Amino acid sequence: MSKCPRCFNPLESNWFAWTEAKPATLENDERASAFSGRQVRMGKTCELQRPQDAAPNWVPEPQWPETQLGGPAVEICPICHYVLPPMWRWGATTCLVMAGARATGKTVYIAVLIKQLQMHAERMNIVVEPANAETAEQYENFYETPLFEERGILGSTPSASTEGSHQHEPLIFSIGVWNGVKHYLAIRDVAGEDLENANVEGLPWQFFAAADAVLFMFDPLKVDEIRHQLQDLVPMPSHHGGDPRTVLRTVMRLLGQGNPKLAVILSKFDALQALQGVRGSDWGRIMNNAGAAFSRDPSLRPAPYDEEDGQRLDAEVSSLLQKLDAGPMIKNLENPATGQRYTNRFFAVSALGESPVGARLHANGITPFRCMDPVRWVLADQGVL
Ligand SMILES: Nc1nc2c(ncn2[C@@H]2O[C@H](COP(=O)(O)OP(=O)(O)OP(=O)(O)O)[C@@H](O)[C@H]2O)c(=O)[nH]1
Ligand SMILES: [Mg+2]
Ligand SMILES: [Zn+2]
Repeated sequence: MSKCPRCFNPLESNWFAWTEAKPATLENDERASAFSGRQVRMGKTCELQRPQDAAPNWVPEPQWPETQLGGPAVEICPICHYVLPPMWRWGATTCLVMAGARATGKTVYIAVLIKQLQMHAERMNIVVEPANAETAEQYENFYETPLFEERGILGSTPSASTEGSHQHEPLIFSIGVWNGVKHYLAIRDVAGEDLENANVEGLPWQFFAAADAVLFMFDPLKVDEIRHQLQDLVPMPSHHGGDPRTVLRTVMRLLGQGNPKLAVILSKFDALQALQGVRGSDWGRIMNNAGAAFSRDPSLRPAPYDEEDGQRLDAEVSSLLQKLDAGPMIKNLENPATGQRYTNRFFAVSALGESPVGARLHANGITPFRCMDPVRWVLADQGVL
């Protein structure tokens, strides 16, 4: 089914809304403002609900919104008033949220993931591209250019409460036609700063509960033992985020009664791989296991998602997290408030492949490792990619 790419709610076939394509004047829009958590100004809107006695195949009459608004109209989400790309309702949407403490690697991951998806899809003659101009602009300015062209590291994602922050807008990509239906991926990149802050709540955060999957990142460099062992091996980032357990608690609270899949991702896996060089240590021995699933990367293989490999990796990463002292909540993934358990899987990824040196990427460039795994796991149910 199609869902709104911003609030992630399903677009039901009995409720429609539109706004002026070229508004002459802008006014404060209550719904859009409520869901964005800041004032949003837009043109006039109108909405239509299915009449009680309508036929089962009821659809709004053509030109109905144009007559109401007195000019060209574009469709919006009736719930949050996000302007939907043309023909959006005819497609299917998978909605993802990136979660994790500050500097766990969420934004870098998205930047690299899109490139990997494009490469993977190209081999199947499928084009992965931004579904609207806002996504094209946002991806280029905040993800692609800083990382791939300027080859620097990315700035921390601004809190959703920052004026002019791009957090309120999703990134939406079309990922080809599958089983006769155009498929889209909607991704919301969240600022770790917001999730470390325990009082996020309300309509602007409702998308967590409505998401198809939450990708929760856990940074191994946050663990003191790992930092100590790596000190002389890889350059250590100067800034590191808050406690992943606090963030997971916030995420669980935001999930409420929702039931998304939960991917727990050990990020910056290149750093753990660097421990292969530490002789005589436990970690050196663990990371030197050539037979482990985490020692190879099948994620770009054209075959469908490899469930067996996924399960092996899941078990391996689960024991790595145990050893990293990640805490029972991360291991059990049970919502403390509702007792709910989520469909979950553990992953290990490295978006960059090597640690950055200061504010620049490593001279070896970007060599991603297993980046597509979590997304292919989420999409596998639907037979996509
Ligand atoms: N070694 C290594 N470092 C990485 C990798 N990905 C990200 N980093 C480092 O982690 C830093 C933070 O990455 P971001 O993607 O900006 O982190 P974030 O989770 O979006 O952080 P916030 O936006 O503050 O929530 C980067 O500047 C890199 O230095 C990786 O794959 N390997
Ligand atoms: Mg970020
Ligand atoms: Zn919406």
